[in-house]
Amino acid sequence: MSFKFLKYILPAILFAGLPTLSFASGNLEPTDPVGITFWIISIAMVAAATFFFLESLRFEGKWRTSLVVGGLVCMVAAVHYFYMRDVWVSTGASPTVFRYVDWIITVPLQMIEFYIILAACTTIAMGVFWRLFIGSVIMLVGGYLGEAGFINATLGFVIGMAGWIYILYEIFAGEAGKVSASDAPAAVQSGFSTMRWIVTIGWAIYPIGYFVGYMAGGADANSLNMIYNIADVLNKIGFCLAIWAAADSTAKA
Ligand SMILES: *C/C=C(C)/C=C/C=C(C)/C=C/C1=C(C)CCCC1(C)C
Repeated sequence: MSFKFLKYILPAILFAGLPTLSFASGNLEPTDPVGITFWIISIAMVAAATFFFLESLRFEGKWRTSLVVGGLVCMVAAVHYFYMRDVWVSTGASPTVFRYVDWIITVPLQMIEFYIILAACTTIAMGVFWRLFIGSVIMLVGGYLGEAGFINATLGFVIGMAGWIYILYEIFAGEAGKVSASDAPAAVQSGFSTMRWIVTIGWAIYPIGYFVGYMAGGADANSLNMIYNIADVLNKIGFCLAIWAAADSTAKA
């Protein structure tokens, strides 16, 4: 008898188990739209993680890696969303430090996806991997030091912006952008292009939130969290779906 089916069943059970991490101490009120988005997104992240992990089994080599990494992004986000929603319903606040803990893991993982999908279909220098990785770490560390008050808020913003602009340079005009344009198959080019527009437009929401919150007089917790939550759906699930679509139309499944 073959136990091959176990490789599909076990991850499904594992991820269906994630919601048990939730230990809500407050109640979700029907009049709390931000709380409702925290709830919906926490579950959507579990569904997305399960989907990417299971789909990864259809592919081989670097395409499989790209989907596993996508699954990790959504899984890490799911765990944080479960936690953030509980803090939100019991205190009406969501300290930004939780978001940074999430970002320091998920953002570098997303950055290296640019490298992985190119490596899946063509030759690309390892330097691209390191530059994207380091750019994202500089962006987040600068922002964190500024938000936490360890350095001046404007200085933190400038360091964070420098990291982000460097990433944009790499994926539009640097080596990653050039390799995609010249060597990648059409489906990968189109996935790459969707991903970089997400990194440009979707990601702009976070520095705007920082600017409004720390340099322009502050924003109320409700609007800021609502905006961050909606942004995360596009920037995490949408981003990984672009990878999945590229894999689906390029790789032998
Ligand atoms: C899933 C979470 C994502 C994609 C989070 C992305 C976060 C950023 C792009 C944050 C960027 C920042 C700047 C560009 C400057 C100011 C400080 C930050 C960290 C808010």
